[in-house]
Amino acid sequence: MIMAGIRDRFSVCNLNLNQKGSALIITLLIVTILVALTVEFAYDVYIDTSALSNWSNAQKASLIAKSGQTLSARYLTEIKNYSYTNIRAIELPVEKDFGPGAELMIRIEEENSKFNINSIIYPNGITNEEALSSLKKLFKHLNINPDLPLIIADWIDPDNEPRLADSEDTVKNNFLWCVDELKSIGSVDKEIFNAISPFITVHGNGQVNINTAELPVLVSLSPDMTEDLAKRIIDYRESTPFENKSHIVRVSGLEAIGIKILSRITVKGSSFKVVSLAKTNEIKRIIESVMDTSMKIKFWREG
Ligand SMILES: [Ca+2]
Repeated sequence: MIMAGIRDRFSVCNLNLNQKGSALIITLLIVTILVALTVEFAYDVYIDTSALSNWSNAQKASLIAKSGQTLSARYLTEIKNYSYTNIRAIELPVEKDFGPGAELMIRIEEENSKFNINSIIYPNGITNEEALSSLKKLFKHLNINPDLPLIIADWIDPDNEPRLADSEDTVKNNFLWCVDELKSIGSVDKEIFNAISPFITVHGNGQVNINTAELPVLVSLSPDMTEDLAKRIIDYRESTPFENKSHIVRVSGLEAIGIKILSRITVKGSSFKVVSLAKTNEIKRIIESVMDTSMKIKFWREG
């Protein structure tokens, strides 16, 4: 193996004259380009040293934000060892000192605590009526325009048959890539977006974690789920986190409903949003990602 390696390296070096000539021209070209870039770069440095300082801070902030993502990924792999999860959102403590003027903040949110809005349409384009009813119930609980779930369904589904007048005008006809895309829908103003976005996701397997979901999401799980029953789930898990989803029937009043919703619930998060915010001397860099417990990245956005 070692001899073969040496032979390969030797044959690479043993170029004929034409190849040597080509290599020389390429080298000269690269040197010329580098010189031009250096001159231009040096000129910029002289004319704007504050811009260089900002650039340097921005690079540093970007690297710190990325290290925040790596740290979070390591934390999330630990979750594989647990049978259930019951933390909806956590600010990870960062002990590392990144130097003067530099800091890092990390927030992790469990996406399974939210309603997956893409689930209202099956991958084959057919409407998932059960999920659409859940979305209607969620929005009703939040006092949102009752037509909005239908408008969103038309926005996502691949056909052009409007459920309401104009609801197929300028639509995406595809699944949402991120929750922010909802802002592109005319009926979703800032107030509505702020009201619904804490409870909505576009990631994950669509199963809601009954250990972490907030009241509006729990209410959406079944037409029979009242606010009182959803509160009972929250009270129950505060003293006894659900270690198995079948334990939902142990909550008083959920003996029958619990069985009906078993396929839609879980007790363990599998998809997480990680926001790492790095600051270096007032220059900010934010990286938002969504990853699962096997460190697979489903979404990545830098700003
Ligand atoms: Ca459509």
